[in-house]
Amino acid sequence: NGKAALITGASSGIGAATALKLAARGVKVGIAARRIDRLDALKAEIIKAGGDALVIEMDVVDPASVEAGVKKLADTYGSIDILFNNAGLMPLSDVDQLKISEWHRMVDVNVKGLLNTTAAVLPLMIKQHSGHIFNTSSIAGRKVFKGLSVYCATKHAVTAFSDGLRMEVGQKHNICVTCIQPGAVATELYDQITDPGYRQQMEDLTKQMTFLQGADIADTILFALQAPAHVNVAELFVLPIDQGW
Ligand code: NJP
Repeated sequence: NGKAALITGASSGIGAATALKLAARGVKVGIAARRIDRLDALKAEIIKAGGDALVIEMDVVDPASVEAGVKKLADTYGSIDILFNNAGLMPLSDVDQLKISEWHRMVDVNVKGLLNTTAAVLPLMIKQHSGHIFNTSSIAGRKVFKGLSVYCATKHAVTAFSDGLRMEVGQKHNICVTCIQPGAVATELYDQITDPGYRQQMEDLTKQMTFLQGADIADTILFALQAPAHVNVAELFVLPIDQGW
Protein backbone atom coordinates (compact mmCIF):
# COMPACT_ATOMS: atom_id res chain seq x y z
CA ASN A 1 0.00 0.00 0.00
CA GLY A 2 3.06 2.26 -0.31
CA LYS A 3 3.27 3.12 3.39
CA ALA A 4 6.52 2.92 5.36
CA ALA A 5 6.92 1.53 8.89
CA LEU A 6 9.60 1.57 11.55
CA ILE A 7 9.51 -1.60 13.67
CA THR A 8 11.78 -1.77 16.72
CA GLY A 9 12.68 -5.15 18.15
CA ALA A 10 12.29 -6.59 14.64
CA SER A 11 15.08 -9.16 14.99
CA SER A 12 12.83 -11.76 16.69
CA GLY A 13 9.41 -12.57 18.10
CA ILE A 14 6.49 -10.19 17.69
CA GLY A 15 8.49 -7.57 15.78
CA ALA A 16 9.80 -10.01 13.17
CA ALA A 17 6.36 -11.57 12.69
CA THR A 18 4.81 -8.14 12.23
CA ALA A 19 7.47 -7.10 9.72
CA LEU A 20 6.65 -10.19 7.62
CA LYS A 21 2.90 -9.56 7.73
CA LEU A 22 3.14 -5.83 6.97
CA ALA A 23 5.62 -6.39 4.13
CA ALA A 24 3.31 -9.03 2.62
CA ARG A 25 0.67 -6.30 2.41
CA GLY A 26 2.92 -3.84 0.63
CA VAL A 27 4.23 -1.84 3.59
CA LYS A 28 7.92 -0.91 3.25
CA VAL A 29 9.39 -1.99 6.57
CA GLY A 30 12.34 -0.47 8.39
CA ILE A 31 13.43 -3.38 10.57
CA ALA A 32 15.39 -2.11 13.57
CA ALA A 33 17.33 -3.89 16.33
CA ARG A 34 20.92 -4.58 17.40
CA ARG A 35 21.36 -8.09 15.95
CA ILE A 36 22.13 -7.29 12.31
CA ASP A 37 22.57 -10.94 11.27
CA ARG A 38 18.95 -11.60 12.29
CA LEU A 39 17.74 -8.50 10.44
CA ASP A 40 19.65 -9.47 7.28
CA ALA A 41 18.01 -12.91 7.35
CA LEU A 42 14.57 -11.35 7.90
CA LYS A 43 15.14 -8.91 5.03
CA ALA A 44 16.05 -11.83 2.73
CA GLU A 45 12.81 -13.59 3.71
CA ILE A 46 10.77 -10.43 3.05
CA ILE A 47 12.41 -9.79 -0.33
CA LYS A 48 11.90 -13.45 -1.33
CA ALA A 49 8.19 -13.03 -0.62
CA GLY A 50 8.08 -9.92 -2.85
CA GLY A 51 8.25 -7.26 -0.11
CA ASP A 52 10.58 -4.35 0.62
CA ALA A 53 12.67 -3.95 3.78
CA LEU A 54 15.47 -1.76 5.09
CA VAL A 55 17.81 -3.08 7.78
CA ILE A 56 18.44 -0.51 10.51
CA GLU A 57 21.01 -1.16 13.21
CA MET A 58 19.52 0.59 16.22
CA ASP A 59 19.97 0.58 19.97
CA VAL A 60 16.78 2.25 21.20
CA VAL A 61 18.56 3.30 24.40
CA ASP A 62 20.93 5.56 22.44
CA PRO A 63 19.16 8.69 21.09
CA ALA A 64 21.88 9.23 18.44
CA SER A 65 21.43 5.68 17.14
CA VAL A 66 17.65 6.18 17.04
CA GLU A 67 17.89 9.53 15.22
CA ALA A 68 20.32 8.10 12.64
CA GLY A 69 18.03 5.11 12.03
CA VAL A 70 14.94 7.26 11.64
CA LYS A 71 16.79 9.55 9.20
CA LYS A 72 17.97 6.54 7.18
CA LEU A 73 14.39 5.24 6.92
CA ALA A 74 12.86 8.64 6.06
CA ASP A 75 15.57 9.32 3.44
CA THR A 76 15.00 5.90 1.85
CA TYR A 77 11.20 5.77 1.79
CA GLY A 78 10.25 9.46 2.03
CA SER A 79 7.85 9.06 4.98
CA ILE A 80 7.24 7.10 8.16
CA ASP A 81 3.56 6.26 8.40
CA ILE A 82 3.67 3.55 11.06
CA LEU A 83 5.85 3.35 14.17
CA PHE A 84 5.82 0.05 16.05
CA ASN A 85 7.50 0.63 19.42
CA ASN A 86 8.07 -3.00 20.27
CA ALA A 87 11.64 -3.50 21.61
CA GLY A 88 11.59 -4.78 25.17
CA LEU A 89 13.00 -7.21 27.69
CA MET A 90 11.68 -9.12 30.69
CA PRO A 91 14.16 -10.69 33.11
CA LEU A 92 12.34 -12.05 36.18
CA SER A 93 13.42 -11.71 39.81
CA ASP A 94 11.97 -10.70 43.15
CA VAL A 95 12.79 -7.17 44.29
CA ASP A 96 14.75 -8.40 47.33
CA GLN A 97 17.31 -9.94 44.99
CA LEU A 98 18.28 -6.35 44.13
CA LYS A 99 19.12 -7.00 40.49
CA ILE A 100 19.53 -3.29 40.01
CA SER A 101 21.28 -3.42 36.64
CA GLU A 102 18.36 -5.49 35.26
CA TRP A 103 15.89 -2.91 36.63
CA HIS A 104 17.80 -0.12 34.93
CA ARG A 105 18.01 -2.08 31.69
CA MET A 106 14.23 -2.58 31.64
CA VAL A 107 13.58 1.11 32.33
CA ASP A 108 16.12 2.08 29.66
CA VAL A 109 14.77 -0.17 26.90
CA ASN A 110 11.07 -0.57 27.72
CA VAL A 111 10.43 3.07 28.66
CA LYS A 112 13.23 5.41 27.62
CA GLY A 113 13.82 3.52 24.36
CA LEU A 114 10.15 3.88 23.45
CA LEU A 115 10.30 7.60 24.27
CA ASN A 116 13.45 8.01 22.13
CA THR A 117 11.88 6.48 19.02
CA THR A 118 8.63 8.35 19.55
CA ALA A 119 10.50 11.65 19.84
CA ALA A 120 12.47 10.92 16.67
CA VAL A 121 9.46 9.93 14.53
CA LEU A 122 6.78 12.29 15.87
CA PRO A 123 7.99 15.44 14.05
CA LEU A 124 7.68 13.60 10.72
CA MET A 125 4.16 12.42 11.50
CA ILE A 126 3.17 15.89 12.67
CA LYS A 127 4.49 17.34 9.40
CA GLN A 128 2.59 14.70 7.42
CA HIS A 129 -0.52 15.28 9.57
CA SER A 130 -0.95 11.51 9.68
CA GLY A 131 0.52 8.43 11.30
CA HIS A 132 -0.12 5.37 13.45
CA ILE A 133 1.92 4.58 16.55
CA PHE A 134 1.70 1.12 18.13
CA ASN A 135 3.25 0.67 21.58
CA THR A 136 3.84 -2.81 22.99
CA SER A 137 2.73 -2.75 26.59
CA SER A 138 1.53 -6.02 28.14
CA ILE A 139 -1.05 -7.59 30.40
CA ALA A 140 1.72 -6.59 32.84
CA GLY A 141 0.76 -3.01 31.93
CA ARG A 142 -2.70 -3.63 33.39
CA LYS A 143 -1.95 -5.63 36.52
CA VAL A 144 1.05 -6.74 38.57
CA PHE A 145 2.55 -10.23 38.59
CA LYS A 146 5.01 -11.65 41.14
CA GLY A 147 8.62 -11.60 39.96
CA LEU A 148 7.79 -8.84 37.50
CA SER A 149 7.55 -5.74 39.69
CA VAL A 150 9.92 -3.61 37.64
CA TYR A 151 8.76 -5.05 34.30
CA CYS A 152 5.17 -4.28 35.31
CA ALA A 153 6.20 -0.75 36.31
CA THR A 154 7.75 -0.21 32.87
CA LYS A 155 4.72 -1.61 31.05
CA HIS A 156 2.30 0.45 33.18
CA ALA A 157 4.40 3.42 32.06
CA VAL A 158 3.92 2.38 28.42
CA THR A 159 0.14 2.09 28.91
CA ALA A 160 0.01 5.50 30.61
CA PHE A 161 2.18 7.16 27.98
CA SER A 162 0.06 5.67 25.19
CA ASP A 163 -3.10 7.12 26.73
CA GLY A 164 -1.46 10.54 27.13
CA LEU A 165 0.01 10.50 23.65
CA ARG A 166 -3.40 9.68 22.17
CA MET A 167 -4.89 12.68 23.98
CA GLU A 168 -2.13 15.06 22.98
CA VAL A 169 -1.42 14.14 19.35
CA GLY A 170 -4.45 12.12 18.28
CA GLN A 171 -6.99 14.67 17.12
CA LYS A 172 -4.54 17.59 16.87
CA HIS A 173 -2.18 15.86 14.46
CA ASN A 174 -4.36 13.06 13.07
CA ILE A 175 -2.18 10.34 14.62
CA CYS A 176 -3.67 7.03 15.85
CA VAL A 177 -2.15 5.52 18.98
CA THR A 178 -2.73 1.83 19.69
CA CYS A 179 -1.52 0.22 22.91
CA ILE A 180 -0.94 -3.52 22.54
CA GLN A 181 -1.36 -5.67 25.63
CA PRO A 182 -0.49 -9.27 24.83
CA GLY A 183 -0.76 -12.26 27.10
CA ALA A 184 1.85 -15.00 26.77
CA VAL A 185 3.48 -15.14 23.34
CA ALA A 186 6.02 -17.83 22.40
CA THR A 187 9.15 -15.75 21.73
CA GLU A 188 12.75 -15.45 22.89
CA LEU A 189 11.64 -13.06 25.65
CA TYR A 190 11.63 -15.95 28.14
CA ASP A 191 15.19 -17.03 27.28
CA GLN A 192 16.58 -14.18 29.44
CA ILE A 193 15.14 -15.58 32.65
CA THR A 194 18.14 -16.62 34.75
CA ASP A 195 16.42 -17.29 38.09
CA PRO A 196 16.01 -21.11 38.25
CA GLY A 197 12.68 -20.93 40.13
CA TYR A 198 11.04 -18.55 37.67
CA ARG A 199 12.59 -20.42 34.74
CA GLN A 200 10.91 -23.62 35.95
CA GLN A 201 7.61 -21.76 36.43
CA MET A 202 7.74 -20.53 32.85
CA GLU A 203 8.56 -24.02 31.55
CA ASP A 204 5.58 -25.40 33.51
CA LEU A 205 3.38 -22.67 32.02
CA THR A 206 4.29 -23.71 28.48
CA LYS A 207 2.98 -27.20 29.32
CA GLN A 208 -0.22 -25.84 30.86
CA MET A 209 -1.35 -23.57 28.04
CA THR A 210 -0.95 -22.80 24.38
CA PHE A 211 1.00 -19.59 23.96
CA LEU A 212 0.13 -17.09 21.25
CA GLN A 213 2.48 -16.77 18.29
CA GLY A 214 4.04 -13.47 17.18
CA ALA A 215 1.90 -13.74 14.04
CA ASP A 216 -1.26 -13.62 16.18
CA ILE A 217 -0.24 -10.20 17.49
CA ALA A 218 0.72 -9.11 13.97
CA ASP A 219 -2.80 -10.01 12.77
CA THR A 220 -4.34 -7.70 15.36
CA ILE A 221 -2.05 -4.89 14.17
CA LEU A 222 -3.30 -5.44 10.62
CA PHE A 223 -6.86 -5.21 11.97
CA ALA A 224 -6.12 -1.83 13.60
CA LEU A 225 -4.43 -0.52 10.45
CA GLN A 226 -7.37 -1.50 8.28
CA ALA A 227 -9.89 0.45 10.36
CA PRO A 228 -11.57 3.42 8.62
CA ALA A 229 -9.84 6.81 8.97
CA HIS A 230 -12.19 8.02 11.74
CA VAL A 231 -11.51 4.93 13.91
CA ASN A 232 -8.64 4.64 16.38
CA VAL A 233 -8.30 1.13 17.81
CA ALA A 234 -6.98 2.39 21.13
CA GLU A 235 -6.09 -0.96 22.71
CA LEU A 236 -5.40 -4.48 21.55
CA PHE A 237 -5.76 -6.76 24.57
CA VAL A 238 -4.97 -10.25 23.27
CA LEU A 239 -4.75 -13.44 25.34
CA PRO A 240 -4.26 -17.14 24.66
CA ILE A 241 -7.67 -18.79 24.95
CA ASP A 242 -6.61 -20.68 28.07
CA GLN A 243 -4.84 -17.80 29.84
CA GLY A 244 -7.14 -16.68 32.64
CA TRP A 245 -7.64 -13.05 33.52
O1 NJP B 1 10.53 -10.86 22.60
P1 NJP B 1 11.91 -11.06 21.82
P2 NJP B 1 9.05 -10.44 22.14
N1 NJP B 1 17.63 -1.74 21.19
O2 NJP B 1 12.91 -11.28 22.89
C1 NJP B 1 14.87 -6.02 20.88
C2 NJP B 1 6.43 -7.51 24.81
N2 NJP B 1 5.61 -8.60 25.36
O3 NJP B 1 8.87 -10.45 20.70
O4 NJP B 1 18.48 -5.69 19.73
C3 NJP B 1 16.92 -2.23 20.19
O5 NJP B 1 11.75 -12.08 20.75
C4 NJP B 1 15.55 -7.32 20.51
O6 NJP B 1 16.48 -7.09 19.44
P3 NJP B 1 18.11 -7.13 19.58
C5 NJP B 1 7.85 -7.41 25.31
O7 NJP B 1 7.94 -6.80 26.58
C6 NJP B 1 5.94 -9.89 25.11
O8 NJP B 1 8.14 -11.22 22.99
O9 NJP B 1 18.54 -7.69 18.27
N3 NJP B 1 16.21 -3.37 20.25
C7 NJP B 1 14.38 -8.14 20.00
O10 NJP B 1 14.17 -7.92 18.63
C8 NJP B 1 8.47 -6.57 24.22
O11 NJP B 1 8.26 -5.19 24.46
C9 NJP B 1 5.17 -10.91 25.65
O12 NJP B 1 18.44 -7.98 20.75
C10 NJP B 1 16.26 -4.05 21.41
C11 NJP B 1 13.19 -7.57 20.77
O13 NJP B 1 13.63 -6.39 21.45
C12 NJP B 1 7.70 -6.98 22.97
O14 NJP B 1 6.56 -7.70 23.43
C13 NJP B 1 4.06 -10.60 26.41
C14 NJP B 1 16.98 -3.59 22.51
C15 NJP B 1 12.65 -8.55 21.79
O15 NJP B 1 12.15 -9.66 21.10
C16 NJP B 1 8.46 -7.85 22.01
O16 NJP B 1 9.02 -8.95 22.69
C17 NJP B 1 3.75 -9.29 26.63
C18 NJP B 1 17.69 -2.38 22.38
N4 NJP B 1 18.42 -1.87 23.37
C19 NJP B 1 4.53 -8.28 26.11
N5 NJP B 1 16.81 -4.49 23.52
C20 NJP B 1 5.50 -12.35 25.46
N6 NJP B 1 6.46 -12.70 24.59
O17 NJP B 1 4.88 -13.21 26.12
C21 NJP B 1 16.01 -5.46 23.06
O18 NJP B 1 2.67 -9.00 27.38
N7 NJP B 1 15.67 -5.21 21.78
